[in-house]
Amino acid sequence: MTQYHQLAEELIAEAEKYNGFRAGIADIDKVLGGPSYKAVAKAEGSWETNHTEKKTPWLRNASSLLVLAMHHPEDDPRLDWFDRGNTAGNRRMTKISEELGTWLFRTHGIRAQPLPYHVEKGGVYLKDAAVYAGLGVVGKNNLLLDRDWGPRVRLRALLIEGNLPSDQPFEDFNPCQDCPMPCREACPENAFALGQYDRPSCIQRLNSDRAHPVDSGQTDSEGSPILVTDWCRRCEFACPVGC
Ligand code: B12
Repeated sequence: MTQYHQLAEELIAEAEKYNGFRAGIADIDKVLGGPSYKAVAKAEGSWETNHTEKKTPWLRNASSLLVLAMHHPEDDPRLDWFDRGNTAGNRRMTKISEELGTWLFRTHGIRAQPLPYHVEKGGVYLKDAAVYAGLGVVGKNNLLLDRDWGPRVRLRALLIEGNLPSDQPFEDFNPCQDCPMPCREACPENAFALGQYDRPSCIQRLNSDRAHPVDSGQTDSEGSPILVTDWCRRCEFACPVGC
């Protein structure tokens, strides 16, 4: 085993010590040449976000991505609630990404850069990254499906200095084959009516979620209820893969 293979294995093992986390390595060039980068130029509909993240220039001499998938079970909706510019799930993934970067530099002297969530701020298309990191496949609901958790995962990536051996996409996992696709029936906006995911319809729904925040059950320091956005997850929950 080469030094880089061993390093990749150690890094993945370190990431998977966190409860509900899976990790894999992807080649950054493969991700940048993936289907999402090709499709986005032609994609209709734009998504205005108020995510509080800074735009970051990329670490030099970095050819690999550590891709993280965090289990996001149905009975823990709070992870997805958008409040004061971010979600609890994203905050958790950012913290863990920073801890992994610190571990990598401390133990191996290799730099890592946790990437922002949004591509416009310096992030990458995370479903493509997860496929190339061997974490799952993209299903008929247009979401990354993990073997055990199905689409109920949230994704994140760190840019890693140097060139680590990448994992391989799955070849023996085709959960959507022969599936009656309840995910597509479940969409309240009928975003799959034309046989593929329709971004403008989905955006319409999420804009409506944003316009109608729900009570989180918590109060701020002045005793006022904290309202959060509870994003639609119907295409996730209807998926029979994982739980
Ligand atoms: C912008 C955005 C949105 C926008 C626009 C969505 C869109 N798909 O265009 C809106 C707000 C509408 C949205 C909705 C949702 N989102 Co969103 N979104 C993103 C974001 C920031 C970028 C996605 C994007 O613009 N893609 C580009 C467009 C053009 O491509 P696409 O529609 O995604 O389809 C591409 C892939 O599916 C890929 N693909 C398809 N088949 C294959 C096969 C292979 C081999 C490969 C390599 C790739 C590949 O190619 C397609 C293009 O041809 C990502 C985070 C990130 N940085 O990646 C999260 C992300 C994709 N969203 C996520 C989620 C969970 C959701 C929602 C369920 C809402 C929610 N509760 O958060 C819905 C689900 C919609 C759906 N069924 O796709 C998760 C997905 C997790 C997962 N299991 O896959 C992500 C990764 C964020 C996260 N927190 O982890 N989202």
